[in-house]
Amino acid sequence: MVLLAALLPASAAHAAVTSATATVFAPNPVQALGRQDLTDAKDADLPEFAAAYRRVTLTDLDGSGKLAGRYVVVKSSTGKAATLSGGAFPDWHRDADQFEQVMGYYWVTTAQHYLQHLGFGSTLRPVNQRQIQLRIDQYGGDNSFLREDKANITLGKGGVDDAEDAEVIVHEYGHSVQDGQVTGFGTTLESGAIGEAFGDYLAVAVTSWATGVPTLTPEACVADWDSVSYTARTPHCLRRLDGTKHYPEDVVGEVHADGEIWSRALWDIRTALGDTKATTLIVEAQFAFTPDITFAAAARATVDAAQRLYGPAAAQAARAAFTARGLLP
Ligand SMILES: [Ca+2]
Ligand SMILES: [Ca+2]
Ligand SMILES: [Ca+2]
Ligand SMILES: [Zn+2]
Repeated sequence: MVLLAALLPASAAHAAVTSATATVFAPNPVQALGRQDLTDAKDADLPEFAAAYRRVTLTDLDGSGKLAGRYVVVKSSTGKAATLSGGAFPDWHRDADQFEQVMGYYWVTTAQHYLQHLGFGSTLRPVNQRQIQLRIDQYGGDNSFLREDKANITLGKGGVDDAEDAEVIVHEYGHSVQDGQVTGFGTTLESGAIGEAFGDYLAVAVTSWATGVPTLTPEACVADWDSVSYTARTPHCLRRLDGTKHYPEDVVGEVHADGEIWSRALWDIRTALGDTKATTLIVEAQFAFTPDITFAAAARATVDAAQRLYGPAAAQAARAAFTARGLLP
C-alpha cells in the first residue's frame, strides 16, 4: 500500500487543489441572450451584456492564487495575470483582459469535466488529462495554422476577443484532445478536416452540456459571438454542424470548409443516439485513428467503436450518418 501511494503523485497534488468563484459568459452573450444584434463595440462593457455574465466556480486550481490548475495554465501576454483577491476572482467583465483569462481556464476545465462525465478516465481510458498551456495574445489563432504543436492553445483578439466565446475555446481544446489521443494528428487534408470538425462538434457538445438545451440560438451554430465580427447574415455562425455538404463533390481543399462534411455526420450520430452515447463512441473511436487517416478509414473506425460499445443498432446509426455524407458505401 505504501508503494502504491508513492506511485500516485496525483493524490499528493490533490491536497493543494482548490476552487474559487469567477465571472464568465456561458457560453457567449449571443447564445445566452438570444440576441443577434450584439456587436463588439471595441470591447466596451455596454449595459446589454449585463444579463450574460454568470458567476461560476473554477475548480481544480493549484492553490497558487493564479489561473493554474490540473488541466490548464493560462499565460496571457495581454494584461496582468488574473489573481485571487479575498478568496475569489474579481467580477471582471469583457473590457478587462482578465475576463478572457478566466474564460480560458473555466471552459478548458469544463470540457475536461465533460469528457470525464462520459467515463473517460474512469470506465474508459483517460483523454487529454494533462495540463495544457492556454495563451492569449494579440494575434493568436489568426496564425495558429503555423504552429506545429497542437497540444496547446493560443487565442487572439481579432474582432471579438476569441476567448469571449466558449465555443472558440472548446474548439481549440478539441485539437488538444485529438493530439492527446494521437500525437501529431491531422497531417493531411482529410485528417485535418476531421480535426476541425471534431473541434466544432466538441464546442457544441460541451456548451450544451454546461448551459442546457434548448438553446436560444440554433444548437448547430458554432461561435455565435466571435463570428459577429465577420459574418453579415443572421444567425451569426462561424460554421454549423447541420450543413448538407457531401463527399466528394463538395470538397474544396480547405480543412475548415471540408470539415463540415465530417461534422454533419457526427451531428447525425448525436441526433440518433443522444449526446452521451454519440460523444463517447466518437471520442473512443479516435484512439484508433492514425495522424493521416482518411475520411473512409475514420468512418469505419467510428462504426466499429459504436458496435463495440453499444451494439448493432448504434453501429447502424453511425454507418447511416456516414453513408448520407458519401463517406461510406
Ligand atoms: Ca474583451
Ligand atoms: Ca475573434
Ligand atoms: Ca453556439
Ligand atoms: Zn481549428
